[in-house]
Amino acid sequence: MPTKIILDCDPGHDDAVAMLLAWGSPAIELVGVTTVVGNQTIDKVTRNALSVARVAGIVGVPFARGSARPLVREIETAGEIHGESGLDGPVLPEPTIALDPRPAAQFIVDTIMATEPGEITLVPTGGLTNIALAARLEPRIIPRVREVVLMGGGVHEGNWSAVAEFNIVIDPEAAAIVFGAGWPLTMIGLDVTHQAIATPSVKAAIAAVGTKPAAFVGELMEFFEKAYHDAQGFPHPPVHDPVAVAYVIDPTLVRTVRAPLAVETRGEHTLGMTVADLRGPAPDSCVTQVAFDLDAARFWALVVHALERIGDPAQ
Ligand code: PIR
Ligand code: CA
Repeated sequence: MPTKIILDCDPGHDDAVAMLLAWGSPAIELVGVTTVVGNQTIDKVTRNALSVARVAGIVGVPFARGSARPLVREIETAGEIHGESGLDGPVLPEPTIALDPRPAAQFIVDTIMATEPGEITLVPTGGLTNIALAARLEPRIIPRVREVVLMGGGVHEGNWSAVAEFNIVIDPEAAAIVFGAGWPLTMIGLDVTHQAIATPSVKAAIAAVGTKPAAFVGELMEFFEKAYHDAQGFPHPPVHDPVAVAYVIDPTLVRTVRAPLAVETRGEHTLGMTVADLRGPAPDSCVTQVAFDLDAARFWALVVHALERIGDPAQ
């Protein structure tokens, strides 16, 4: 039985790859895609999500637009990494599918309440605003969610400050709510995703798929590589978000450690830091875990396989 997920994202080059992996994997049933302000404004990332849906031939999956701003803070976007559109590089086709009329948080609540307890896994790959809003809107979702598998945070690395990762620091109050909600939570942070590098051989394997969606990913990676190089000095870009989806497909791709996780919401130098207490065996009550050590070869094989399954959808 494939795992049912809601992908909550801010596309975003790596979010787009996460969408393709989720849609193309036989181990995943994509029951909804929700968008959230992050890499760009909500209008831009929502349009991007719908464009990617067209490229990938995603049909029969509701798309719902989410929060236009973080819970408390001002909007902070990542234009220097993802460009003016949030998905610069390829030509983005006009969307052909209509948005679900509900706000993302309502869609998330409705979907979880309409399915069996333990059926839905939430996969956030942007700021955690929508997920926090959903938990506040209907707390009964919390014990019904199978697991939250999020891309964000990190134990030993930051990318938006010395210690903070973008998805957490843009809405630290939302992240604190989500990390502390009490549902099982796996943090796929920078410790892992900085190992998901789109090397030349990865790009060659994707190009060899030979389809339009694969070429689209190639064009995304080309822009992402240059932006990541100029902004952060990486020779080749880390492709963060599909690692969270890949974990749902195959948790053995990473090493996980159970540990209490907290989000810093008040630090002068540490705002948005994810603090993992790794001092010893976690207490039985601990429902959070953090991932380390990615098997990058098997991860990229999943991405290539998903692209092969997607093929060349009718436009
Ligand atoms: C990536 C992101 C934001 C900023 C930078 N520098 C790089 C986005 C990605 O979409 C991913 O979800 C997460 N935020 C990585 O920090
Ligand atoms: Ca993202």
